[in-house]
Amino acid sequence: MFQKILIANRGEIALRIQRTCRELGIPTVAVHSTIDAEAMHVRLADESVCIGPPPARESYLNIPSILSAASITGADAIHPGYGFLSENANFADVVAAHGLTFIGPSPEHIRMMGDKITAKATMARLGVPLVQGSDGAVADFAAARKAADRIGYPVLVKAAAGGGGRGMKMAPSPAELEDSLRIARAEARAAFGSDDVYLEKFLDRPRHIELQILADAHGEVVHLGERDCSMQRRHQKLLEEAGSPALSAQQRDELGSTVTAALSTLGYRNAGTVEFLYQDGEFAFIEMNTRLQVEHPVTEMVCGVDLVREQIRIAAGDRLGYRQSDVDFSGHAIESRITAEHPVSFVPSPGRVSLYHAPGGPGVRVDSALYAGCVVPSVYDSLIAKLIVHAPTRPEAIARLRRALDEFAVIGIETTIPLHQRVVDEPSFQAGDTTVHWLERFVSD
Ligand code: MV4
Repeated sequence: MFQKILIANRGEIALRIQRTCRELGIPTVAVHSTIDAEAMHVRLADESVCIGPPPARESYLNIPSILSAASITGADAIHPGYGFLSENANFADVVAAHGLTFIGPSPEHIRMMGDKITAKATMARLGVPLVQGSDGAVADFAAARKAADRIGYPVLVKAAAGGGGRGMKMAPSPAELEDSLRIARAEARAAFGSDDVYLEKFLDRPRHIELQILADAHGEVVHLGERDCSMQRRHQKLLEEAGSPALSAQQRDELGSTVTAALSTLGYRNAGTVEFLYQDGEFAFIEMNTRLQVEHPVTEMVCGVDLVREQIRIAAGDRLGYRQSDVDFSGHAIESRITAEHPVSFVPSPGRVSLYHAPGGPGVRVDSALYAGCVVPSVYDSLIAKLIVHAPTRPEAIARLRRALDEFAVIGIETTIPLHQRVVDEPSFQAGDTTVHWLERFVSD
Protein backbone atom coordinates (compact mmCIF):
# COMPACT_ATOMS: atom_id res chain seq x y z
CA MET A 1 0.00 0.00 0.00
CA PHE A 2 1.07 3.61 -0.54
CA GLN A 3 3.16 5.38 2.11
CA LYS A 4 1.88 8.89 1.39
CA ILE A 5 -0.65 10.27 -1.08
CA LEU A 6 -0.50 13.73 -2.62
CA ILE A 7 -3.95 15.08 -3.46
CA ALA A 8 -3.70 17.30 -6.55
CA ASN A 9 -6.95 19.16 -5.98
CA ARG A 10 -8.79 21.57 -3.67
CA GLY A 11 -12.13 22.10 -1.98
CA GLU A 12 -14.61 19.41 -1.07
CA ILE A 13 -13.05 16.70 -3.22
CA ALA A 14 -9.58 17.18 -1.71
CA LEU A 15 -11.20 16.79 1.70
CA ARG A 16 -13.20 13.78 0.53
CA ILE A 17 -10.01 12.00 -0.60
CA GLN A 18 -8.19 12.95 2.64
CA ARG A 19 -10.95 11.40 4.71
CA THR A 20 -10.53 8.01 3.04
CA CYS A 21 -6.73 8.21 3.24
CA ARG A 22 -7.03 8.83 6.97
CA GLU A 23 -9.29 5.80 7.39
CA LEU A 24 -6.74 3.71 5.47
CA GLY A 25 -3.93 5.06 7.66
CA ILE A 26 -2.19 6.77 4.74
CA PRO A 27 -0.72 10.26 5.39
CA THR A 28 -1.74 12.97 2.91
CA VAL A 29 -0.10 15.96 1.27
CA ALA A 30 -2.31 18.88 0.31
CA VAL A 31 -1.27 21.28 -2.44
CA HIS A 32 -2.72 24.75 -2.63
CA SER A 33 -2.52 28.08 -4.40
CA THR A 34 -1.68 31.23 -2.44
CA ILE A 35 -5.36 32.17 -2.18
CA ASP A 36 -6.18 28.75 -0.66
CA ALA A 37 -3.55 28.96 2.12
CA GLU A 38 -6.27 28.84 4.81
CA ALA A 39 -8.60 26.47 3.00
CA MET A 40 -10.02 23.47 4.85
CA HIS A 41 -8.25 20.96 2.62
CA VAL A 42 -4.95 22.51 3.72
CA ARG A 43 -5.86 22.74 7.40
CA LEU A 44 -6.82 19.08 7.66
CA ALA A 45 -3.96 17.56 5.66
CA ASP A 46 -0.91 16.05 7.32
CA GLU A 47 1.35 18.27 5.20
CA SER A 48 0.82 20.99 2.66
CA VAL A 49 2.79 22.66 -0.11
CA CYS A 50 2.03 25.95 -1.84
CA ILE A 51 2.23 25.35 -5.59
CA GLY A 52 1.61 28.78 -7.08
CA PRO A 53 -0.62 31.82 -7.56
CA PRO A 54 -4.45 31.66 -7.75
CA PRO A 55 -5.02 31.03 -11.49
CA ALA A 56 -5.37 27.26 -11.84
CA ARG A 57 -3.01 27.11 -14.81
CA GLU A 58 -0.25 28.37 -12.50
CA SER A 59 -1.11 26.15 -9.52
CA TYR A 60 -3.59 23.25 -9.68
CA LEU A 61 -2.70 22.67 -13.35
CA ASN A 62 1.00 23.32 -12.88
CA ILE A 63 2.52 19.87 -13.42
CA PRO A 64 6.16 20.72 -12.50
CA SER A 65 5.00 22.37 -9.25
CA ILE A 66 2.87 19.40 -8.29
CA LEU A 67 5.65 16.90 -9.04
CA SER A 68 8.09 19.00 -6.99
CA ALA A 69 5.62 18.97 -4.10
CA ALA A 70 5.40 15.17 -4.34
CA SER A 71 9.16 14.86 -4.48
CA ILE A 72 9.96 17.10 -1.46
CA THR A 73 7.31 15.43 0.70
CA GLY A 74 8.15 11.87 -0.35
CA ALA A 75 4.67 11.06 -1.64
CA ASP A 76 4.53 7.84 -3.67
CA ALA A 77 1.08 8.29 -5.27
CA ILE A 78 -1.05 11.16 -6.59
CA HIS A 79 -4.84 11.31 -6.50
CA PRO A 80 -6.08 13.91 -9.02
CA GLY A 81 -9.71 14.19 -7.83
CA TYR A 82 -12.00 15.50 -10.58
CA GLY A 83 -11.46 18.39 -12.99
CA PHE A 84 -7.96 19.92 -13.16
CA LEU A 85 -5.47 17.16 -14.15
CA SER A 86 -7.77 14.19 -13.57
CA GLU A 87 -8.20 13.33 -17.27
CA ASN A 88 -4.86 14.62 -18.51
CA ALA A 89 -3.07 11.63 -20.08
CA ASN A 90 0.22 13.52 -20.25
CA PHE A 91 0.06 14.16 -16.51
CA ALA A 92 -0.56 10.45 -15.89
CA ASP A 93 2.47 9.70 -18.11
CA VAL A 94 4.72 12.16 -16.29
CA VAL A 95 3.63 10.92 -12.86
CA ALA A 96 4.63 7.38 -13.85
CA ALA A 97 7.89 8.60 -15.40
CA HIS A 98 8.78 10.05 -11.98
CA GLY A 99 8.28 6.65 -10.37
CA LEU A 100 4.99 7.64 -8.72
CA THR A 101 1.58 6.00 -9.03
CA PHE A 102 -1.25 7.92 -10.68
CA ILE A 103 -4.45 6.89 -8.89
CA GLY A 104 -6.44 6.47 -12.06
CA PRO A 105 -6.44 4.54 -15.33
CA SER A 106 -3.54 4.02 -17.72
CA PRO A 107 -2.63 7.07 -19.85
CA GLU A 108 -3.70 5.03 -22.91
CA HIS A 109 -7.23 4.59 -21.58
CA ILE A 110 -7.48 8.28 -20.66
CA ARG A 111 -6.39 9.15 -24.20
CA MET A 112 -8.78 6.65 -25.79
CA MET A 113 -11.82 8.00 -23.94
CA GLY A 114 -10.71 11.62 -24.39
CA ASP A 115 -11.26 11.21 -28.11
CA LYS A 116 -15.03 10.71 -28.43
CA ILE A 117 -14.74 9.17 -31.90
CA THR A 118 -12.29 6.52 -30.70
CA ALA A 119 -14.35 5.99 -27.53
CA LYS A 120 -17.53 5.40 -29.55
CA ALA A 121 -15.87 3.12 -32.10
CA THR A 122 -14.32 1.09 -29.26
CA MET A 123 -17.57 0.75 -27.34
CA ALA A 124 -19.50 -0.14 -30.50
CA ARG A 125 -17.00 -2.90 -31.29
CA LEU A 126 -17.57 -4.26 -27.77
CA GLY A 127 -21.34 -4.39 -28.17
CA VAL A 128 -22.36 -1.23 -26.30
CA PRO A 129 -25.36 0.50 -27.95
CA LEU A 130 -24.78 3.85 -29.67
CA VAL A 131 -26.99 6.57 -31.09
CA GLN A 132 -27.09 6.44 -34.90
CA GLY A 133 -24.30 8.54 -36.34
CA SER A 134 -21.56 9.03 -38.89
CA ASP A 135 -18.96 6.31 -39.17
CA GLY A 136 -16.25 8.26 -37.35
CA ALA A 137 -15.15 11.77 -38.32
CA VAL A 138 -16.72 13.50 -41.32
CA ALA A 139 -14.01 14.72 -43.70
CA ASP A 140 -15.98 17.48 -45.45
CA PHE A 141 -19.44 18.81 -46.25
CA ALA A 142 -20.09 16.15 -48.89
CA ALA A 143 -19.35 13.37 -46.40
CA ALA A 144 -21.46 15.08 -43.73
CA ARG A 145 -24.35 15.49 -46.18
CA LYS A 146 -24.21 11.82 -47.09
CA ALA A 147 -24.08 10.70 -43.45
CA ALA A 148 -26.90 13.04 -42.39
CA ASP A 149 -29.16 11.82 -45.21
CA ARG A 150 -28.65 8.28 -43.96
CA ILE A 151 -29.12 9.18 -40.24
CA GLY A 152 -32.10 11.47 -40.76
CA TYR A 153 -32.54 15.04 -39.47
CA PRO A 154 -32.15 16.75 -37.09
CA VAL A 155 -28.48 15.87 -36.61
CA LEU A 156 -25.98 17.05 -34.04
CA VAL A 157 -22.43 17.98 -35.08
CA LYS A 158 -20.07 17.13 -32.20
CA ALA A 159 -16.36 17.75 -31.65
CA ALA A 160 -14.22 14.62 -31.26
CA ALA A 161 -12.20 16.37 -28.54
CA GLY A 162 -15.31 17.89 -26.92
CA GLY A 163 -17.52 16.47 -24.23
CA GLY A 164 -19.63 17.76 -21.43
CA GLY A 165 -21.61 19.77 -23.96
CA ARG A 166 -18.75 21.78 -25.41
CA GLY A 167 -18.43 21.97 -29.20
CA MET A 168 -21.92 20.84 -30.30
CA LYS A 169 -24.07 22.30 -33.07
CA MET A 170 -27.52 21.14 -34.19
CA ALA A 171 -28.67 21.08 -37.80
CA PRO A 172 -32.47 20.82 -38.10
CA SER A 173 -32.41 20.22 -41.87
CA PRO A 174 -29.99 19.96 -44.84
CA ALA A 175 -30.11 23.75 -45.34
CA GLU A 176 -28.40 24.38 -41.99
CA LEU A 177 -25.88 21.56 -42.17
CA GLU A 178 -23.10 23.43 -43.95
CA ASP A 179 -23.21 26.33 -41.44
CA SER A 180 -23.45 23.99 -38.44
CA LEU A 181 -20.49 22.02 -39.69
CA ARG A 182 -18.36 25.12 -40.26
CA ILE A 183 -19.25 26.66 -36.88
CA ALA A 184 -18.72 23.41 -34.95
CA ARG A 185 -15.32 22.93 -36.66
CA ALA A 186 -14.19 26.49 -35.91
CA GLU A 187 -15.31 26.24 -32.27
CA ALA A 188 -13.64 22.86 -31.87
CA ARG A 189 -10.38 24.12 -33.37
CA ALA A 190 -10.36 27.17 -31.08
CA ALA A 191 -11.36 25.29 -27.93
CA PHE A 192 -9.50 21.99 -28.32
CA GLY A 193 -6.90 22.47 -31.06
CA SER A 194 -8.55 19.72 -33.10
CA ASP A 195 -11.35 20.30 -35.60
CA ASP A 196 -12.36 16.66 -36.02
CA VAL A 197 -16.16 16.45 -35.85
CA TYR A 198 -18.75 13.67 -36.18
CA LEU A 199 -22.52 13.50 -36.58
CA GLU A 200 -25.23 11.96 -34.45
CA LYS A 201 -28.97 11.69 -34.73
CA PHE A 202 -30.34 14.42 -32.43
CA LEU A 203 -32.46 13.04 -29.59
CA ASP A 204 -34.97 15.70 -28.55
CA ARG A 205 -35.82 14.69 -24.98
CA PRO A 206 -33.18 12.36 -23.56
CA ARG A 207 -32.37 11.61 -19.97
CA HIS A 208 -28.73 11.55 -18.94
CA ILE A 209 -28.03 8.22 -17.27
CA GLU A 210 -24.54 7.12 -16.33
CA LEU A 211 -23.23 3.81 -15.05
CA GLN A 212 -20.56 3.65 -12.32
CA ILE A 213 -18.02 0.90 -12.75
CA LEU A 214 -14.98 -0.36 -10.83
CA ALA A 215 -12.27 -2.34 -12.61
CA ASP A 216 -9.18 -3.81 -10.97
CA ALA A 217 -5.81 -4.56 -12.55
CA HIS A 218 -6.72 -8.29 -12.71
CA GLY A 219 -9.64 -8.02 -15.14
CA GLU A 220 -12.45 -8.01 -12.53
CA VAL A 221 -15.10 -5.42 -13.39
CA VAL A 222 -18.30 -4.66 -11.48
CA HIS A 223 -20.92 -1.97 -11.94
CA LEU A 224 -22.43 -0.06 -9.05
CA GLY A 225 -25.63 0.87 -10.82
CA GLU A 226 -26.67 4.08 -12.50
CA ARG A 227 -27.04 7.74 -11.66
CA ASP A 228 -29.65 9.92 -13.27
CA CYS A 229 -28.12 13.32 -13.97
CA SER A 230 -30.87 14.78 -16.15
CA MET A 231 -31.40 17.71 -13.79
CA GLN A 232 -28.92 20.16 -15.29
CA ARG A 233 -28.65 23.64 -16.74
CA ARG A 234 -26.07 24.68 -19.33
CA HIS A 235 -24.30 21.35 -18.80
CA GLN A 236 -23.90 22.09 -15.09
CA LYS A 237 -25.59 19.38 -13.07
CA LEU A 238 -27.85 20.57 -10.25
CA LEU A 239 -29.04 17.34 -8.69
CA GLU A 240 -28.25 13.65 -9.23
CA GLU A 241 -29.99 10.49 -8.15
CA ALA A 242 -29.15 6.82 -7.66
CA GLY A 243 -30.98 4.96 -9.09
CA SER A 244 -32.78 6.53 -11.97
CA PRO A 245 -36.54 6.91 -11.50
CA ALA A 246 -36.85 5.86 -15.16
CA LEU A 247 -35.11 2.47 -15.00
CA SER A 248 -36.11 -0.97 -13.81
CA ALA A 249 -33.72 -3.32 -12.00
CA GLN A 250 -33.75 -5.50 -15.11
CA GLN A 251 -32.67 -2.63 -17.38
CA ARG A 252 -29.85 -1.82 -14.96
CA ASP A 253 -28.68 -5.45 -14.93
CA GLU A 254 -28.74 -5.68 -18.72
CA LEU A 255 -26.85 -2.43 -19.28
CA GLY A 256 -24.44 -3.35 -16.48
CA SER A 257 -23.61 -6.73 -18.02
CA THR A 258 -22.92 -5.21 -21.43
CA VAL A 259 -20.71 -2.46 -20.04
CA THR A 260 -18.72 -4.54 -17.55
CA ALA A 261 -17.97 -7.15 -20.24
CA ALA A 262 -16.77 -4.38 -22.58
CA LEU A 263 -14.47 -2.79 -20.01
CA SER A 264 -13.06 -6.14 -18.97
CA THR A 265 -12.13 -6.81 -22.60
CA LEU A 266 -10.54 -3.37 -22.79
CA GLY A 267 -8.41 -4.01 -19.72
CA TYR A 268 -9.63 -0.79 -18.14
CA ARG A 269 -8.48 -0.15 -14.56
CA ASN A 270 -9.88 2.40 -12.02
CA ALA A 271 -13.31 3.73 -11.24
CA GLY A 272 -15.09 4.93 -14.37
CA THR A 273 -18.38 6.34 -15.55
CA VAL A 274 -20.03 5.33 -18.78
CA GLU A 275 -22.51 7.99 -19.95
CA PHE A 276 -25.67 7.31 -21.90
CA LEU A 277 -28.56 9.19 -23.32
CA TYR A 278 -31.79 7.35 -22.60
CA GLN A 279 -34.92 7.98 -24.64
CA ASP A 280 -37.90 5.83 -25.66
CA GLY A 281 -36.56 2.83 -23.76
CA GLU A 282 -33.17 2.84 -25.52
CA PHE A 283 -29.66 3.59 -24.30
CA ALA A 284 -27.07 5.32 -26.44
CA PHE A 285 -23.46 5.55 -25.26
CA ILE A 286 -22.05 9.07 -25.61
CA GLU A 287 -18.89 9.37 -23.50
CA MET A 288 -16.82 7.71 -20.81
CA ASN A 289 -15.28 9.60 -17.88
CA THR A 290 -12.11 8.03 -16.52
CA ARG A 291 -12.14 9.87 -13.19
CA LEU A 292 -13.98 9.99 -9.88
CA GLN A 293 -17.06 12.16 -10.45
CA VAL A 294 -18.60 14.98 -8.44
CA GLU A 295 -21.77 12.94 -8.00
CA HIS A 296 -20.04 9.74 -6.81
CA PRO A 297 -21.58 9.97 -3.29
CA VAL A 298 -25.08 8.93 -4.40
CA THR A 299 -23.61 5.65 -5.64
CA GLU A 300 -21.66 5.23 -2.41
CA MET A 301 -24.86 5.66 -0.41
CA VAL A 302 -26.92 3.07 -2.28
CA CYS A 303 -24.07 0.54 -2.61
CA GLY A 304 -22.31 1.03 0.72
CA VAL A 305 -18.99 1.33 -1.10
CA ASP A 306 -16.22 3.91 -0.62
CA LEU A 307 -15.24 4.73 -4.21
CA VAL A 308 -12.06 6.57 -3.24
CA ARG A 309 -10.93 3.59 -1.18
CA GLU A 310 -11.57 1.32 -4.15
CA GLN A 311 -9.60 3.65 -6.45
CA ILE A 312 -6.64 3.59 -4.08
CA ARG A 313 -6.76 -0.20 -3.64
CA ILE A 314 -7.02 -0.71 -7.39
CA ALA A 315 -4.06 1.62 -8.07
CA ALA A 316 -2.03 -0.34 -5.49
CA GLY A 317 -2.75 -3.53 -7.45
CA ASP A 318 -5.23 -5.05 -4.98
CA ARG A 319 -8.08 -7.21 -6.20
CA LEU A 320 -11.61 -5.91 -5.83
CA GLY A 321 -12.32 -9.08 -3.87
CA TYR A 322 -16.01 -9.20 -4.73
CA ARG A 323 -18.15 -9.95 -7.74
CA GLN A 324 -21.25 -8.45 -9.30
CA SER A 325 -23.46 -10.81 -7.29
CA ASP A 326 -21.96 -9.34 -4.10
CA VAL A 327 -23.04 -5.78 -5.00
CA ASP A 328 -26.32 -4.87 -3.31
CA PHE A 329 -28.40 -1.78 -3.95
CA SER A 330 -30.28 -0.34 -1.03
CA GLY A 331 -32.71 2.56 -1.08
CA HIS A 332 -32.50 5.81 -3.01
CA ALA A 333 -29.97 8.65 -2.81
CA ILE A 334 -30.11 12.23 -4.06
CA GLU A 335 -27.35 14.82 -4.21
CA SER A 336 -27.97 18.56 -4.33
CA ARG A 337 -25.02 20.49 -5.70
CA ILE A 338 -24.97 23.81 -3.88
CA THR A 339 -23.00 26.56 -5.59
CA ALA A 340 -22.03 30.12 -4.65
CA GLU A 341 -24.38 31.69 -7.19
CA HIS A 342 -27.55 33.75 -7.05
CA PRO A 343 -30.44 31.21 -7.06
CA VAL A 344 -32.35 33.01 -9.84
CA SER A 345 -29.81 34.93 -11.94
CA PHE A 346 -26.91 32.46 -11.43
CA VAL A 347 -24.54 35.42 -11.01
CA PRO A 348 -21.45 34.12 -9.16
CA SER A 349 -21.32 35.11 -5.48
CA PRO A 350 -17.81 34.66 -4.10
CA GLY A 351 -16.87 36.16 -0.73
CA ARG A 352 -16.58 35.49 2.98
CA VAL A 353 -18.96 33.03 4.65
CA SER A 354 -19.95 34.62 7.96
CA LEU A 355 -22.09 31.79 9.26
CA TYR A 356 -22.19 28.12 8.31
CA HIS A 357 -24.47 25.44 9.65
CA ALA A 358 -24.70 22.09 7.90
CA PRO A 359 -27.72 19.81 8.26
CA GLY A 360 -27.48 16.40 9.92
CA GLY A 361 -29.66 13.63 11.24
CA PRO A 362 -30.65 10.31 9.67
CA GLY A 363 -29.54 9.66 6.10
CA VAL A 364 -27.83 13.03 5.61
CA ARG A 365 -24.27 13.54 4.34
CA VAL A 366 -22.59 16.86 3.53
CA ASP A 367 -19.39 16.93 1.46
CA SER A 368 -18.02 20.46 1.76
CA ALA A 369 -14.83 22.35 2.60
CA LEU A 370 -16.77 25.34 3.92
CA TYR A 371 -16.41 26.73 7.46
CA ALA A 372 -17.61 29.89 9.19
CA GLY A 373 -15.15 32.62 8.24
CA CYS A 374 -13.81 30.95 5.10
CA VAL A 375 -13.53 32.79 1.81
CA VAL A 376 -15.00 31.38 -1.41
CA PRO A 377 -12.59 32.59 -4.13
CA SER A 378 -13.91 33.77 -7.49
CA VAL A 379 -11.21 32.02 -9.51
CA TYR A 380 -12.42 28.42 -9.13
CA ASP A 381 -15.53 26.34 -9.63
CA SER A 382 -18.50 27.70 -7.63
CA LEU A 383 -19.40 24.35 -6.00
CA ILE A 384 -19.38 24.90 -2.22
CA ALA A 385 -21.27 21.93 -0.82
CA LYS A 386 -22.88 18.68 -1.83
CA LEU A 387 -25.86 17.68 0.25
CA ILE A 388 -26.50 13.96 -0.10
CA VAL A 389 -29.52 12.20 1.36
CA HIS A 390 -30.27 8.50 1.52
CA ALA A 391 -33.60 6.87 2.38
CA PRO A 392 -35.40 3.57 1.72
CA THR A 393 -37.53 5.00 -1.11
CA ARG A 394 -37.40 7.95 -3.52
CA PRO A 395 -40.33 9.81 -1.90
CA GLU A 396 -38.67 9.46 1.51
CA ALA A 397 -35.37 10.68 0.05
CA ILE A 398 -37.14 13.74 -1.37
CA ALA A 399 -38.78 14.46 2.02
CA ARG A 400 -35.38 14.11 3.68
CA LEU A 401 -33.75 16.42 1.12
CA ARG A 402 -36.41 19.05 1.69
CA ARG A 403 -35.91 18.81 5.45
CA ALA A 404 -32.10 18.99 5.15
CA LEU A 405 -32.21 21.97 2.76
CA ASP A 406 -34.34 23.82 5.34
CA GLU A 407 -31.67 23.17 8.00
CA PHE A 408 -28.79 24.32 5.80
CA ALA A 409 -27.54 27.83 6.61
CA VAL A 410 -24.85 29.62 4.62
CA ILE A 411 -24.73 33.35 5.36
CA GLY A 412 -22.52 35.96 3.71
CA ILE A 413 -22.77 34.74 0.11
CA GLU A 414 -25.65 33.85 -2.18
CA THR A 415 -26.21 30.14 -2.74
CA THR A 416 -28.48 27.97 -4.86
CA ILE A 417 -30.19 26.44 -1.80
CA PRO A 418 -33.46 28.31 -2.59
CA LEU A 419 -33.43 26.90 -6.14
CA HIS A 420 -33.07 23.37 -4.77
CA GLN A 421 -35.99 24.05 -2.43
CA ARG A 422 -38.16 25.06 -5.38
CA VAL A 423 -37.13 22.01 -7.42
CA VAL A 424 -37.92 19.46 -4.68
CA ASP A 425 -41.41 20.96 -4.32
CA GLU A 426 -42.19 20.61 -8.01
CA PRO A 427 -44.72 17.83 -8.79
CA SER A 428 -43.08 16.76 -12.08
CA PHE A 429 -39.73 16.34 -10.30
CA GLN A 430 -41.46 14.35 -7.57
CA ALA A 431 -43.00 12.17 -10.29
CA GLY A 432 -39.52 11.55 -11.73
CA ASP A 433 -40.74 12.94 -15.01
CA THR A 434 -37.65 14.82 -16.23
CA THR A 435 -35.36 15.09 -19.23
CA VAL A 436 -32.14 17.07 -19.74
CA HIS A 437 -34.34 20.06 -20.72
CA TRP A 438 -36.51 20.11 -17.57
CA LEU A 439 -34.45 22.55 -15.48
CA GLU A 440 -33.87 25.09 -18.25
CA ARG A 441 -37.62 25.28 -18.76
CA PHE A 442 -38.22 25.44 -15.01
CA VAL A 443 -35.86 28.37 -14.39
CA SER A 444 -37.02 30.39 -17.39
CA ASP A 445 -40.63 30.43 -16.07
C1 MV4 B 1 -26.83 14.67 -27.43
C2 MV4 B 1 -28.13 15.19 -27.24
C3 MV4 B 1 -29.10 14.81 -28.12
N1 MV4 B 1 -28.83 13.97 -29.14
N2 MV4 B 1 -26.59 13.82 -28.45
C4 MV4 B 1 -24.61 17.28 -24.18
C5 MV4 B 1 -23.42 16.96 -23.38
C6 MV4 B 1 -22.76 15.84 -24.04
N3 MV4 B 1 -22.22 14.98 -23.04
C7 MV4 B 1 -23.80 15.20 -24.86
N4 MV4 B 1 -24.91 16.10 -24.89
C8 MV4 B 1 -26.01 15.83 -25.60
N5 MV4 B 1 -25.81 14.98 -26.64
C9 MV4 B 1 -27.57 13.48 -29.26
N6 MV4 B 1 -27.31 12.66 -30.27
C10 MV4 B 1 -28.35 16.05 -26.17
C11 MV4 B 1 -27.28 16.38 -25.34
C12 MV4 B 1 -27.57 17.24 -24.24
C13 MV4 B 1 -27.35 16.82 -22.93
C14 MV4 B 1 -26.83 15.58 -22.62
C15 MV4 B 1 -26.62 15.21 -21.32
C16 MV4 B 1 -26.92 16.07 -20.29
C17 MV4 B 1 -27.43 17.30 -20.57
C18 MV4 B 1 -27.65 17.70 -21.88
C19 MV4 B 1 -28.19 18.94 -22.15
C20 MV4 B 1 -28.41 19.33 -23.43
C21 MV4 B 1 -28.09 18.49 -24.48
